[in-house]
Amino acid sequence: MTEIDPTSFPDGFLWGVATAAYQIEGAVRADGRGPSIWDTFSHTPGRVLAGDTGDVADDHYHRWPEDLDLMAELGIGAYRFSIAWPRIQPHGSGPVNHAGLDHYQRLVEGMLERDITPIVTLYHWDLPQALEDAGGWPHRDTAERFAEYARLVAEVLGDRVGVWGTLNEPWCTAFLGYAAGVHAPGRTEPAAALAAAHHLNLAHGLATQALRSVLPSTAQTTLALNLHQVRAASDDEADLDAAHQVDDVGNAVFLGPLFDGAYPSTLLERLEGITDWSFVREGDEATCHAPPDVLGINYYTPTLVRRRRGTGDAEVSHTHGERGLTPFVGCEDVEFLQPPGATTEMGWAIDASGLEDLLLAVERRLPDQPLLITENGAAFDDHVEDGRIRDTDRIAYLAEHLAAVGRVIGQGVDVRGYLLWSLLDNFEWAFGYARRFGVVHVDYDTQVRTAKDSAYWYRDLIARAGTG
Ligand code: IFM
Repeated sequence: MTEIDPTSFPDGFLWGVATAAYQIEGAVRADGRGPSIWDTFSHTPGRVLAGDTGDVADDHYHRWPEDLDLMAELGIGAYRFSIAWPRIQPHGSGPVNHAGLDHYQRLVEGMLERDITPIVTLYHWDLPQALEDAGGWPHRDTAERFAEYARLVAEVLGDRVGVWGTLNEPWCTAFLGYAAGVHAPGRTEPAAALAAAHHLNLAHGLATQALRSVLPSTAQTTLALNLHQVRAASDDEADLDAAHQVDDVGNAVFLGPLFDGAYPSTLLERLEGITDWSFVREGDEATCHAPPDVLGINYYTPTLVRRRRGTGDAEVSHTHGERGLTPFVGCEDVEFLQPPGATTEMGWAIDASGLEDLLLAVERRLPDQPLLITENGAAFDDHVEDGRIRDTDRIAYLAEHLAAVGRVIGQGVDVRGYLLWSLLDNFEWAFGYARRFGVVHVDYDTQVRTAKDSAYWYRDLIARAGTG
């Protein structure tokens, strides 16, 4: 087992967990919530494994006091949760649905009473269905609606929440949702996916302006990117170029506008055959140029690529839609290879050096940018034996990745915290309940929660490191 030196984490380091509304809340019709694209998608036959839906999930909407108590018992210092837009504006625009917002007021109060720092994510994929019906993220208006929604929430919770995340993994929203079609809304339109990516960038920029106009100056803004740690299979120029191509459409499509106020020319030129980029209007890139106070990074596994050589080579299934459509728009001439070594239950290679390399690369590109690990964790095939879940594979995964975080902090990278994905087993999108990421087991028949060995391991690490 990898040893972690608790002193490698600075005072004030946030030790936390992360979840998302649709994955845990259930109660999809409670208190005036409107339908989201994930309600529609999960209720469409064939979209989600075993026909699972988020209708009940972990019933966290009703059981949150118990879940917060559990967090407090584990010594969790920070909780990254998401707000369901369709609970606040059931149809994506118009006045606040107070019954929905009250739920989050109670939740935040509950965290503060237990000394847990709330970290909000405003958008973790549950777009109000009415906005998708009007065109979804490929439609510019969605960005404006998002900024309005962000302001409404911040006006009410701004005095109690100090860290405000706009988007979670906009890459997944745009490219899994609109290009590969494996996430809601299940569209397979590469040009629309690029428009979606742009409007997500715009949404972040507009929402950041809205947040900063209503939040106290001490509030911090963030967004969580699932940056791809792209590795070329060889030093061959063609493979290096393939890696650059994937990096553009996997990372730079967000990092460019966000930090440089411009899309990289290589991305624009390479994808000219797919879109004319006319959705990028004068002044947009300046609006998108909204570096967060803290950049959230979600990391699970590296991405190994090479330039396609003929046909028939193995591809990594998780990077492709069911019909073989790549979410990496324009990368049909790239092969996605399975990295060597053990995998998690998702089929994702376990490789903590990917996290280390990624953090060092981000530090080189964005020196002095404060970072937060907004997600990291693993799904394994857990078994309950004598009321106990001995998930040693998950503990090993977490230990290796946390040791990597400790090492980069030692090299001067400003990582402010680690938010483990996830507190609870939950609805894992297209995999339904068939993949368990929690450090707490959920029996979906009884809703009984059982802390796994990994939860106790995390508790002990936090205790040793101190919560600052
Ligand atoms: O469950 C998801 C989460 O919603 C977003 N990041 C990746 C996790 C594991 O797939």
